[in-house]
Amino acid sequence: MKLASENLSSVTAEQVPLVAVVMGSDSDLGTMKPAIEVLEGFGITVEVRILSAHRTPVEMVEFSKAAESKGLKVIIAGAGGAAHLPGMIASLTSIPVIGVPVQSQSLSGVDSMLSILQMPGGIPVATVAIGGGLNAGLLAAQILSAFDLKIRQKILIYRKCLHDAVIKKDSKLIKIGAKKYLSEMKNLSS
Ligand code: RP5
Repeated sequence: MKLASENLSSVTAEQVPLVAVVMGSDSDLGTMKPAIEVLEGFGITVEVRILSAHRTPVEMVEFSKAAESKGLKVIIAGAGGAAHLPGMIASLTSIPVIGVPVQSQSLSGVDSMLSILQMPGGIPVATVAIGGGLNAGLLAAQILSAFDLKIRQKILIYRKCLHDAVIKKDSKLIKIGAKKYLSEMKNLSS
């Protein structure tokens, strides 16, 4: 869903990255893109990195250890398969980590989800749905909004847009009926 940019233009963009969106491979970028876009839509500067827990472990450790002193407040980490990246990063920093299970080819992302979700007690990773980049971005913004009224204001606008879109669809459905609504939906997708 697009943000109503005219409603958001009054809010100054924060230049220092407050959120990092990291992923295990460039093949995860499509899944993470909605997180980057929604955060940037809220005017939040995002640091985006490819950091693999098994291919570039040293760089992952360096990034995680430096994250807090750089000013990062939330880290979103996406990975697929034996997805240890979010848990490893969470073990190296006290910044909240949101894990995004990337849909894998062999097990449709259930492997990624369980790897990220089933963190043993002590080192939490907040886990969104398989492929849930958008919700990860929104959750990161909501965490920041606890301390930033401008971001909170944008989240409320975003939610109002969601609400109004459904009200509009419901009115149309009542007006034209399910059969015509469905055929119009099919025409739009073809
Ligand atoms: C993980 O392995 C990545 O997070 C990615 O989801 C998966 C496959 O990586 P590629 O083989 O596409 O680089 O590390």
